[in-house]
Amino acid sequence: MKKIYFLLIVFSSTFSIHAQYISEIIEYTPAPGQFINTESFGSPSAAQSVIGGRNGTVSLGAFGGYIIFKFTNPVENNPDNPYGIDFTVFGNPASTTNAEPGIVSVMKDENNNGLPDDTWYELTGSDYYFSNTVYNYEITYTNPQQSTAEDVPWTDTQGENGFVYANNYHTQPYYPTSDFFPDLNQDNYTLHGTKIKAALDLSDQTNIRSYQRVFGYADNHIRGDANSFLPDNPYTPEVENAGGDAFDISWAVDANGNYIDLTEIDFVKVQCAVNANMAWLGEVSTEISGALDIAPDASVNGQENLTLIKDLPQTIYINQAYPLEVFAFNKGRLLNNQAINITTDLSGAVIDENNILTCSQTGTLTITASFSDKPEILSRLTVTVSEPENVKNFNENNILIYPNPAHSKLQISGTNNASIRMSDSSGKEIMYLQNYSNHKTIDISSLKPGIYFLKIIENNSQITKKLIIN
Ligand SMILES: [Ca+2]
Ligand SMILES: [Ca+2]
Ligand SMILES: [Ca+2]
Ligand SMILES: [Ca+2]
Repeated sequence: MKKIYFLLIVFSSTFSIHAQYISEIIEYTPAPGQFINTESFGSPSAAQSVIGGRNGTVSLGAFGGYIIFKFTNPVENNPDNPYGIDFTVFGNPASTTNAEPGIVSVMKDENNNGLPDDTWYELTGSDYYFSNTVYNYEITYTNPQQSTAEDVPWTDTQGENGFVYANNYHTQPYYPTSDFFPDLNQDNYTLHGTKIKAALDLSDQTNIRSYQRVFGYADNHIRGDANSFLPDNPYTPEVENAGGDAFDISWAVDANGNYIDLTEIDFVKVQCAVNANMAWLGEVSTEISGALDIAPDASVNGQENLTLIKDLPQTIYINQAYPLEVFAFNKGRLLNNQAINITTDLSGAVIDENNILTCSQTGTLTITASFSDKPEILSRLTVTVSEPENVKNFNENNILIYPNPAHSKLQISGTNNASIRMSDSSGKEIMYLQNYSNHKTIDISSLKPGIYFLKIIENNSQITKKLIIN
């Protein structure tokens, strides 16, 4: 008896408390997306693939799609955990410009019934306080009721509407079907949560970028050492240890945005946090590959302060005003009273007492924000400052679309840093590009022959041109 008792203790401390992986999927409700209804990435069996390791894959689809999972034992918010990190979620970003951020929420089984019917607490990531983050956002997807891929219409609580676009690479229906998701309403359904803005750069169609968020989102940071059971330090830009996305239960807030203290949690939810399209790459959709509970190790420490500057457009213009949003954090919680120095390295760049940036000269501008009392805690943002000369050159006669008729590729000249909206002859938008610069190649090989309209928008003026695809 004694021997068996001893073995049980060893077994439990090696495999259950330390380094436990996901043990059970409680729910998988994706949003529509190009991988949904595929056995390997968008099905209940794909969801099962993230159990027990870090090399599965499940796609959550477009905004709002989610998965809920648990571990064998509760996940402790142990103060001795490395950098305060309690668990890591692994996704599949290949680089820092390949992020598909998902918001993570946690729940404690307060009524001890084994079910996630208690209160969700969102873990606040770096973008939680940004002015363009939308809380209590809701989106409703409508089933196009086709047996093959078809654009899935959506409407949201901000009065916007659009589509999860069908593409040529994935031909199955994108709205979750009753074959895979028998409990889901086959007419329409609504998903809700916090929405952050994806930082996309669609100007180069061969290198579409979705910039990683600073911390606190799934499918956001690349992996590190595949054998490590230690987490990344989310407050440094380097990838430490296992990499992936590190989460601290202490980032939890209640529905009013107040931090709350939880000693342990039982359930984790990961939800796609952006409503965005990456042109021919399709919708931004969070994927996860697994999750790892982190064991205490008081010997692992590192930087725990952080400052960050909210993204600006890659190109800004002289004599225009750009509000800067600058934040300070300690162990991922917002510091309200931290004094921050903001400096610029381009002459003519001025930041006033309200953090409004204006530039009077062109060039490359780097903005540095640092703690006033700890100058080594800093972050930088680099942008190009340009003359808005395209304003005067932007006219009907200068804009040239070629070739026209076009077949697989298209270029536009006479514009710089424009937004391009392409719609078909029925008026339905089928492509939206931002930061388009002169002569960049646009891939139209997935579009059917027909008449299209290109709306080219620069600095509040717009020109519409007709395009024939044959
Ligand atoms: Ca913690
Ligand atoms: Ca991904
Ligand atoms: Ca419960
Ligand atoms: Ca790091």
